[in-house]
Amino acid sequence: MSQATARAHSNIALIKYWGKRAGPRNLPAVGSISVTLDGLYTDTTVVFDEALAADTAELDKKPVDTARLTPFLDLVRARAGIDTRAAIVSANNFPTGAGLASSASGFAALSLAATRAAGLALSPRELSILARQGSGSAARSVFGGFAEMHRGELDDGSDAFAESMLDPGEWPLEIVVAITDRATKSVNSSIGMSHLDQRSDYYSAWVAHSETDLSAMRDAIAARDFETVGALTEMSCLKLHGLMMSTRPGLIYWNPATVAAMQAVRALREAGTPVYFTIDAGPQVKALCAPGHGEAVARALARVPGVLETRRTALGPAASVLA
Ligand code: 2P0
Repeated sequence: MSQATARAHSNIALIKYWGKRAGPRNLPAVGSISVTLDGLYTDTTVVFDEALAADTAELDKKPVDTARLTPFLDLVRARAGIDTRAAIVSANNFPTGAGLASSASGFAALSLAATRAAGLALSPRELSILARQGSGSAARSVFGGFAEMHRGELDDGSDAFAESMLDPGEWPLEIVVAITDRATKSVNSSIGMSHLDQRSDYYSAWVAHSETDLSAMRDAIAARDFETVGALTEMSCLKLHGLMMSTRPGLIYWNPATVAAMQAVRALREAGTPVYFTIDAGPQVKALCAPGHGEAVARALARVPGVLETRRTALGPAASVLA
């Protein structure tokens, strides 16, 4: 029996990933740029145990289906030259599957815990490539601070990995998450973004413009230009949701409180607070705040009708082994 425990933090994309390249291995059609969040994380323990006849998994003390997990563990087993089954025990410190990037922190933590438990010591890049095969956004949660995911060109996925852009302390932005619904979302991301080339007339434009958006964001981050980072972040979010709404069938992840929170962010900005919004495949609004402005933004968003809870967080660290 061998085991390891790892922690990985959730992340939110400022320039969004949506859509896959053809072929196996979960290859993204576009690159993305994200920030890792200190306050939202997953802790995962993996135990390889000769006594197990099949993999088992639990999340937040409830059993979960291993249909997506066993093929992922098979990648680790093949690499380590073992065929022992594993028990996975995982816990999120935030609501699961509600657009708070639980698959990002979940597969990053699982990648690190499973490889260590199997006796492997992967480099961060190798870990990112492995995590991507569990969930595209998980490749970014291997890193702290600001991270960029490369779409890559190769069919084997060896150039589709994330890497660090800035450590959290290099530009300590704050994030406020406004939770408007705690339920699990109705359309998961992998299904929502499958076959987009046939399902949305806007998809080719999304892919064609992605490199321009990534390049502008790289420059704005390098210059610590908060207004440009924020404007690009809102643009990428709204473009993503336009693409989602244009998909057959149309995906609408927002509720009335989502829209109210977006408008509240813009009203704060008009009144002089440096803050911009972004939203993923769910109804929660994430406010990107210049250093020192998180508390005021959290207070304002908590007053928006329909906002159930706010969480304020700093940028977080890379995934790490706890035990
Ligand atoms: C992102 N999202 O860049 C985008 C924006 C949600 C909206 O990556 O199919 O769970 O597992 O690779 O990573 C969510 O999609 O999708 C996501 P898979 P994933 O954060």
